[in-house]
Amino acid sequence: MKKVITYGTFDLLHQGHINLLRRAKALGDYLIVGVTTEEFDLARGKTNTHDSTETRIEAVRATGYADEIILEDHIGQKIEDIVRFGVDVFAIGSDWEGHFDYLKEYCSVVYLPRTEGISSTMLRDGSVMRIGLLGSGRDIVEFVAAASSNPLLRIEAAYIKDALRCRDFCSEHGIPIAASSVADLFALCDKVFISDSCESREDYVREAKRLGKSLCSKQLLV
Ligand code: C2G
Repeated sequence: MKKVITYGTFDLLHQGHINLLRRAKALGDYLIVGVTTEEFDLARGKTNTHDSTETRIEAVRATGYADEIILEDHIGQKIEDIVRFGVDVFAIGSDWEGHFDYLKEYCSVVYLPRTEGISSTMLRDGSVMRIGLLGSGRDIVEFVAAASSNPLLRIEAAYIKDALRCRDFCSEHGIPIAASSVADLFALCDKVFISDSCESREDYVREAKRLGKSLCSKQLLV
């Protein structure tokens, strides 16, 4: 079995991270993802991380690409992990080109293309808003069609109770993540669009409020 490992903060998980995880997974059979702890990020100078470690782990899990998620909390851990897990490939985005060549002594090192035009910084600035969809009513389809022409909105994920329908709906509409639970969906987005026809609409609205996620309406698009 070919084991691949990658690391990151994965703050406000977005399409760039998802592409990276998909490509890393495709390099082998088993993908280990090291998510940095808040303390480790602070120690390495990343002081503006928005999401908690738990939220970032949940977001990585929701992509479905990670076979195992570990925490990265100290310098020098990469070599320890590669040896401990018997890793064959270390993969990371091309913004790190050359930086991890020292790991070539332990496994192969692959720099994967970075996705242009999206970053956690842009999301933190509030210049792009991540939308999650709940339900599959006609109003959702209309919303997706209108939102896709607005560059400041990104439909990040959808959740429909029937997992198979959810996957079909996402692939039909080009939505990156079919969330496996309502909690996963909320972890992945800033705002939620809840279909009028959702059976559990009231519960979802209450849950969104509890988690401090705002709801968006069709008016957001005009
Ligand atoms: N990434 C990408 N495209 C983007 C943004 C990020 O391909 N538009 C990739 C990065 O290159 C990295 C991964 O997504 O491989 C995670 O990015 P970050 O969350 O920014 O994590 P980073 O600070 O790069 O930490 O020990 C931690 C690692 O060294 C990497």
